[in-house]
Amino acid sequence: MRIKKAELLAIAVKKSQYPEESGAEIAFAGRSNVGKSSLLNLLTGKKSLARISGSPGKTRTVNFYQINDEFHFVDLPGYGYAKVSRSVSESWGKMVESYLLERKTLRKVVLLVDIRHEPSAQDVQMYRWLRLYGLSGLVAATKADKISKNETRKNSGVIRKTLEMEENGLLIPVSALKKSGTDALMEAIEAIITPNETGSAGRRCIREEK
Ligand SMILES: Nc1nc2c(ncn2[C@@H]2O[C@H](COP(=O)(O)OP(=O)(O)O)[C@@H](O)[C@H]2O)c(=O)[nH]1
Ligand SMILES: [Mg+2]
Repeated sequence: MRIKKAELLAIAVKKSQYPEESGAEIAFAGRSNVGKSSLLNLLTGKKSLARISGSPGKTRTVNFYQINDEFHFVDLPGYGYAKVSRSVSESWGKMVESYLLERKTLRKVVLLVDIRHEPSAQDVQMYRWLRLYGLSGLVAATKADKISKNETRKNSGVIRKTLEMEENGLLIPVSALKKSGTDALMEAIEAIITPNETGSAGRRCIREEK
């Protein structure tokens, strides 16, 4: 799939500012500075769709992008930035958790981790949340240009293991610098947002199981 059109739809700090639940949604999560904005810009072919920051931790908003008039990309606020106050990280948690739990059109969350490092405790926690909400199984390992092919293989194994990824989960190395990995990632995203035969591409929703 080619992304022909991408535009900012909404910048939200609370639920009432979210756009209407229409069309499938793919969200992107990860710690601050992991390369989320760079990846969104690369996927959409727009150099400044999402702002790229040298000073991490500034974005505390949920940003919605309309893609090809068809679906949404959602840029979740980054976590793990040490310099925020406790009240800011608490409000981050509440905002992200309620988005993950309640957003009906959300199909999957791409978790971004830095391919050079073992996932942090927060990455592991985030992936647990995603698994609990039926949104796990797709990880993008960023900054793949910074290490060799051998290290990529080795580190991918460590990341899979640390996150306790599902056997059929996908871990895709990407590089915004080398513009690599996006075809594989878009292929995975396309498979998720394309409705299956019964027309229900929905996730397993934990609220409906009660
Ligand atoms: N070498 C390299 N640097 C990257 C890559 N992706 C992002 N960066 C750099 O990492 C920093 C944070 O990137 P940004 O996209 O703002 O991260 P965000 O905070 O997760 O949105 C910036 O200095 C980027 O230039 C990548 O694939 N390779
Ligand atoms: Mg960013």
